Amino acid sequence: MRLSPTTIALALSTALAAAPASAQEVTLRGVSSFAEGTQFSKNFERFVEKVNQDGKGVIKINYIGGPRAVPPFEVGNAVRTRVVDIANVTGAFYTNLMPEADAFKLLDKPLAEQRRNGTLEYVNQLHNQKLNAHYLVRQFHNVPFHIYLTKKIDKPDFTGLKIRVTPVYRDIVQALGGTPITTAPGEVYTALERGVVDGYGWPVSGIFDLGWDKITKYRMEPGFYSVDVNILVNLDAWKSLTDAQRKVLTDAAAWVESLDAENVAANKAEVERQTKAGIQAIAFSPEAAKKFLEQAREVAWKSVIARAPEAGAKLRQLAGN
Ligand code: 173
Repeated sequence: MRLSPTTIALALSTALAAAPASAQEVTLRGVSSFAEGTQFSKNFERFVEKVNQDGKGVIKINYIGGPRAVPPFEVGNAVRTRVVDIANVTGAFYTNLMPEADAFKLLDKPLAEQRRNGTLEYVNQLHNQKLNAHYLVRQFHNVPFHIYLTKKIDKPDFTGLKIRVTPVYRDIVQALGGTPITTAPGEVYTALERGVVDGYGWPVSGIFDLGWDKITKYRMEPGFYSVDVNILVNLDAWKSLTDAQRKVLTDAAAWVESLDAENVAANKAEVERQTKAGIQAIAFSPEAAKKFLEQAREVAWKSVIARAPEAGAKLRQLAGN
């Protein structure tokens, strides 16, 4: 692998940044895989603020920013190699390093239950082993995904349609006859505008952030899967912290997890805002909707288990779905 000057500069300044400024204070370099100030960066940004406030003199996060700093699909690797110390990133963006990450969208039990039954600990172990990372917290588990379209359909059939995907939606789009086209979120607008795609996968919230509402006509119901946006800490960085420094991060993580309670109202408000913006819901019969949800779940588990047989089976057993 050839390292670009930027990569080397980043790595060097990380080494410096992670070194204690004084015996007490450490600075972690942080990035988000979503654009600054947008829906899936917001709570991470609140987390950074809290750490910097509560951790004064103990630990600090230097928030570099969103995809302009590190491209979304490279954030997982940046954590693994400690180009960054801490990151806000969804599992779908690092399935190349960890195919099991594609299963997080299927872990939809309440987080308290996932903690009790060992799911979160197992997910942490997978991150330790495969991503050289500590799994600090999961956010947005109570937010579903949808397929948004510029063309009307009258049944769950994407034949002839090109749909923008990430690994989250790839298998179900393909199973319904569509052509999946993978892009980072930053390329969705242009792909839609140029007619390169006829629709895209995205959570129920966040489509206004980058102006997609202007070229979106329909939202397919029902919502499916469960969003995961994770805060990961490079494992060497994590291990180098003192108990007091870890406590600041862990306490802020528990707080950010509690912010998920806001999503219930936010999801509802977002649907209303979409309706006001002229985006129509496409709903199928209850039987067709049920069949779609079952199919979405089955194709996703099948795909995960094919790529990661042991961990995939274990995750499915923990998910109980
Ligand atoms: O569509 C996406 O880019 C994606 O996979 C995702 C995952 C979690 C939150 C938002 C988007």
